[in-house]
Amino acid sequence: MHELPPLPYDYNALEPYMDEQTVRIHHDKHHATYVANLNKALDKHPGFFKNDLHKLLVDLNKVPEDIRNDVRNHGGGVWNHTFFWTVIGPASVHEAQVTDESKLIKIYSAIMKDFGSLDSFNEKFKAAALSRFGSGWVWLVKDSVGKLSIVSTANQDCPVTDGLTPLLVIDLWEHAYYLKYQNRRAEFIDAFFKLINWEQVEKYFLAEELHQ
Ligand code: MN3
Repeated sequence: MHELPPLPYDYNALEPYMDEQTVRIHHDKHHATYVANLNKALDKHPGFFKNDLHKLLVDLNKVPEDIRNDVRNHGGGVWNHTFFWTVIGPASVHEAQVTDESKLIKIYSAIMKDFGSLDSFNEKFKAAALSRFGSGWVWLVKDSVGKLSIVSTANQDCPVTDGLTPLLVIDLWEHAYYLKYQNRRAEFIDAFFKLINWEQVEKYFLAEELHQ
């Protein structure tokens, strides 16, 4: 059985940029529902419970056809949310990281190399997040040769299925921001930038393989 990982900080830790009520519903209801529905799908082929979720999504074409779409949607929903909570954190943590850039040399140099500057990365990431039509996610990913790029996925699709390594992600489903920001997606994206946990992003960048 897959289980809902606990939120790695308090429900109110992302205030004022992500409000407590949104975080609570997002984790305890939305994220939890993906876990429940993934388990329900795998109940039809219990042998697949032994595969970790990462492997299921990487080798999605090996998942039996009658549950493949459920694993893609609900398994993706679990993986993406679990990952999302790790790449953000309290604004104070973010603030301490960006005021001492010497600690994040490796991820910043990779961003400089592939995007020109941190500002240029931020602009491109924001533009991609604004233009994501409907529900989905915008990611910073690393490919097999270590090059960074920004990709956008619909619904709960996860870039690991395309052989990419996620480093950072923003959830652009309305449930991620509607209570506080309503239709003001741009404000939500600006707020997200104040919560990025760059140390964690750098860890993902340096890791040989990602597992969940
Ligand atoms: Mn969500």
